[in-house]
Amino acid sequence: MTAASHASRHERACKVIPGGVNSPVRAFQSVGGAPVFVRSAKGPFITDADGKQYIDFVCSWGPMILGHAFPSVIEAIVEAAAHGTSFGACTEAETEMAEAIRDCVPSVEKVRLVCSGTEATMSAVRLARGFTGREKILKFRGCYHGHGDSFLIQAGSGALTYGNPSSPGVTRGSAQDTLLAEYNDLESARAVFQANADSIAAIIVEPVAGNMGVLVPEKGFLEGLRSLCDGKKTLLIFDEVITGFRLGLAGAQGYYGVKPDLTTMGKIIGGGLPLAAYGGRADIMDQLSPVGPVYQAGTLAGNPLATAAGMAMLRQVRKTGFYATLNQRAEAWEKETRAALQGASVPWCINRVGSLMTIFFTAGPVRDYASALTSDTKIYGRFFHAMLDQGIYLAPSQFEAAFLSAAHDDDVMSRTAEAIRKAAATL
Ligand code: KE4
Repeated sequence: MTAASHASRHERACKVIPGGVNSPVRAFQSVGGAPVFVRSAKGPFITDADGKQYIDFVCSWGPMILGHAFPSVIEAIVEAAAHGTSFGACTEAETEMAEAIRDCVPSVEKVRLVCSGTEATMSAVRLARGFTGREKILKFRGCYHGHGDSFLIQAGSGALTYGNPSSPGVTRGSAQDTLLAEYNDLESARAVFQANADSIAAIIVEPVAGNMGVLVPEKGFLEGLRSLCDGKKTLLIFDEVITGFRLGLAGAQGYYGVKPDLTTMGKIIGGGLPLAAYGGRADIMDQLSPVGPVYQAGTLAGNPLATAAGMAMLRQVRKTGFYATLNQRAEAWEKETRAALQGASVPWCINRVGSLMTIFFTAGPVRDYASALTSDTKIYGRFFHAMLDQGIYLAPSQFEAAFLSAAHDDDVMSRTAEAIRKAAATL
């Protein structure tokens, strides 16, 4: 009944929205079946349009680190909405948000608020090009930095899921300015860097890759990228749209102790509303209009509802012990998952950093784009549906992260472990 009603909802949506979705990964195409239409969410749960409840490990792809509909976040949005929804003018809330990000993120002296992670990464790259007067960027195969033209070259996430890592519509001009290296392969980055030393504006990297599934940076990789840029004009950009305020208040740069020149953030800082940011050294950021010549703008940038939601979110995650508790629960999550998968007759491996985790259906280790691609996406699809049937909502793609929230309590985690045990036995 449920699947049929989601299929009819999807059929109706496809008549007016390409693929019936406003973001490809939601379409379930790589795992099969009709996408679940969600009507509400609370804590660790989402409830679909038929009233079926699921334990949610997508968490809106990261923002819902407190769990869904966290009371003080909702109250902040309602309170802000009563005073108007958008002014297109300065607000003190934007300053408070910028100060909070500056106070938490080591590389950030100044920050610009935008509406999406894609906007943040596109703007950060334009700023790096404007600041250095150079045109090329170096990215890593399988990393995803949003759908900006410069990034859709061997990209991850939905681009990898749907096998179009390099998208039609991206001009040769854009593509030729994007150089590629292998994640966790410092020598490949060094070789590309040295061959193009005086034309690279920036290296952009997900410090923990979350869009090939979770890939952990090996010792020396991030440090090596930092030293490649040191003393040169090339800037190091950490795309912390996933890891920012996920791995801790200082994100991956705090977790690994490597300081980029620019950082992009999103997801968590908007509290579930459209807010993202890019920031870094003041001498770089002050190249932005209206101070400097590099242009970037946005009607809804720093929107009062989004900054209210974001500040309510940050007030919670800045509480002492928040990340320690979340990361302890995540450790238990991995341990219980490993135990529950013992019954599987197929190869699998797990990568986890903090409260980000991926089960890969390959023997592993999964340390780069090529090894991620050895995952059996058909087995993942079977696992996904075996879990969905038991009321557990995982990412509808092998090449995504699972996200834990502070609302995922012991009861929810033991139900999940039991569901994995049962699903593993069917693989
Ligand atoms: P958005 O434009 O989707 O807000 O952010 C783009 C982006 C930038 N950088 C990183 C590291 C990202 O992971 C993302 C977006 N993440 C995907 C999930 N892997 C968003 C989900 C989707 O595309 O629907």
